[in-house]
Amino acid sequence: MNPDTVMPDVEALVTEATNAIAEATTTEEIRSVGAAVTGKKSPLAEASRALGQMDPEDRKVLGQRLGEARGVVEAALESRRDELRYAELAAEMAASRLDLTEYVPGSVPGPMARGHLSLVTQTRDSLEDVFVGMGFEVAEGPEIETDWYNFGALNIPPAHPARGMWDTFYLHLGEPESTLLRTHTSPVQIHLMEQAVLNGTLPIHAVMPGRCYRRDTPDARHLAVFHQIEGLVVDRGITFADLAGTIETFTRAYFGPDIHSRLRPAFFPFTEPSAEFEVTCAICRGEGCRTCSQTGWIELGGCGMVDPAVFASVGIDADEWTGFAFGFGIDRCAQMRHQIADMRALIENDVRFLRQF
Ligand code: FA5
Repeated sequence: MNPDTVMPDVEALVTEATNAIAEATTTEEIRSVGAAVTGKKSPLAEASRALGQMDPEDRKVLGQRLGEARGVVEAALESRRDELRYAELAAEMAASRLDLTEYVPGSVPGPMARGHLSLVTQTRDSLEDVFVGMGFEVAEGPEIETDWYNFGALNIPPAHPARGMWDTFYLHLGEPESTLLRTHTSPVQIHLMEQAVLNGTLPIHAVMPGRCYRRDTPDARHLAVFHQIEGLVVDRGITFADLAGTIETFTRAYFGPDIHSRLRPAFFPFTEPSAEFEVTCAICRGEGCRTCSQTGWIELGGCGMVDPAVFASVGIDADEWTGFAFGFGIDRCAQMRHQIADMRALIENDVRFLRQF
C-alpha cells in the first residue's frame, strides 16, 4: 500500500450511513440523505476514488468491501424510502377520507351541515327564470315515451337515419308501440300541441326542461343521462327572426356580455330550416381547448322553424300557424357558465367539487 494512503474504516462508513437513513422522517429528507450517503461527494464515493492510489492487492480487498458496503447502504435506503412513502400516502388518504356512516344523529354538537340543490337543478331554475322573464310558460312531459312521441310525430319515421344518433334504452320493443327513455325533450312539443288543439288554447309560448337518455359514451361534453330545455312558440306570423332574437336575448341574459352566440345551418327532421346554436367556449374564451375540441365554440343545442309535417301530425293548420322550436343542454349550460372542463364531474358525487356551487 502507498504509505500516504489511509485505509478507510468501511464499517464506520456503513454505520454512519445507515444511522442517517434510519433518522430520516419524510420522503423529502430521505432524498437528501440518499444523495449524502451514496452521491458523488459521499464518503463511500471518496473511498472508491482513493482505490486508484492503492497497490493492486489492497485495491482488490478494499474494492470488494466497498462494493458490499454500497449494497448494504442502498438496500437500507430503498427500504426506508418505501416505508416513508407508504406512511405519507396512508396519512394523505386518512386526511381525505369521507365516511358517510360516521355521523350518528345527535352525536355532533351544533347544527348538522345542510346540503343544497345540485348545480344542474340550480341551472334549470335559473334558465326557467330567464325564459319566464321573456314571457314563456314552463311545462313538463314524461321521461318514458312511446316511439311515436320520441320519433314518429317529430317526422322521424322507422329506419330514418336520424334514429341512429338518437339511439336510446328501450323498455319494450315491438307492437303495438315500443316504449323507450326519451332522447330529447322535443316529444314534449307534441304533447303541448296536442293539448292546445284539444282545448283550443293556441298560441303556445313554452319552455320544457327535463331529463333525457342516450346511448352516448360519457366524455368531457356528454353523459348518458343528461338534461335539456326545450322551447316552443306557435303563433301567427312567427318568423326565423323571432327565433334568432330569442336565442340572442337568452344568451346575453344568461351568460352575460362576454359570451357570444352563433347559429350554423344544420338539419333536424322536425324543423325546417334548422340551425345549431353555439356559444363561445367559456373554458378557453374562444382560444381552443380540449373541452371544445380546439374549435373555440361549444354547441348548446339545435333550433329551427317547426316543420309543417310536425304540425300535420298534431292537426295544426300550417297555413294559419307558424312556429319555432329549440332544445339545448342544461348540463352543457352549467358547464359553460361555471367553466367546468369535464362534464362528468357533475355526476361523480365528489363533495369537494359540488360544494363550490
Ligand atoms: C336535439 O336533441 C334536438 N331535439 C334539439 C332541437 C330541438 C332541435 C328543437 C330543433 C328544434 P341534439 O341531439 O343536437 O338535438 O342535442 C341538443 C343539445 O343537447 C346538445 O347541443 C347538447 O347541449 C345536449 N346534449 C345532447 N346529447 C348530450 C349528452 N349525451 N350529454 C349532455 N348533453 C347532451
